[in-house]
Amino acid sequence: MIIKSADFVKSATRPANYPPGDFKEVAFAGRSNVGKSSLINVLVNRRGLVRTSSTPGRTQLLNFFDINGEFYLVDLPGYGFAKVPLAVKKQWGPMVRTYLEGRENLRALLLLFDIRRVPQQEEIQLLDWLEELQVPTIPIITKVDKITRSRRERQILPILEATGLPRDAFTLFSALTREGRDEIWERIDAALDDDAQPVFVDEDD
Ligand SMILES: Nc1nc2c(ncn2[C@@H]2O[C@H](COP(=O)(O)OP(=O)(O)O)[C@@H](O)[C@H]2O)c(=O)[nH]1
Ligand SMILES: [Mg+2]
Repeated sequence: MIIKSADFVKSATRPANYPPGDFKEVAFAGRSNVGKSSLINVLVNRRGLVRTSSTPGRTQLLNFFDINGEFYLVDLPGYGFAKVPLAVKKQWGPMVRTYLEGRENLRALLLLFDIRRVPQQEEIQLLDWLEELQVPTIPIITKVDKITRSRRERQILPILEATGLPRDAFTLFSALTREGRDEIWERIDAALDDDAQPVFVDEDD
């Protein structure tokens, strides 16, 4: 993927405020601090397009970025940060669910897992929704530079176990070394290129 332009378009909390679904898009989801913003910045070669931080935003927003005037990348609100007020935490599920259900130009969701953490209920919830709504899922394991190569495969076993996904579903990524960047672009490209709509068979018909 050659990045000619990468521009912030807008933030939104609800469908009325999303940009028009005129481009295809892929979205990114994961726990606060998992490395979502860092991944997007590495993908588009822009250090500061998406703000990275160890402190979470208090407002939960979907952030839309226009890439090459051809497609959108969407940074979904993070979850799981202890210091976020309960009222804000409660918005996450409905906000993300509403987006996944209604966004017809969505082609895939990249779901990020920190190599050092065991997936929690939000990740499992997301995987359930993605399956139910038939959104293609691209699972990514982030921050792999934090673990020596020889320990990696053992380290990710709890992630495989909790998600029930096979090892080869996952791409390993490091924002520090950029390992995995090309493979992730290939997977995004494939998702954006795939014009075949899933065929739903209604068993009641
Ligand atoms: N070592 C290492 N640190 C990372 C990596 N990705 C993100 N970080 C750091 O983890 C923290 C959270 O990253 P950020 O991208 O803001 O996470 P987000 O909350 O998911 O958007 C920041 O301090 C990043 O510098 C990575 O691949 N390797
Ligand atoms: Mg972020």
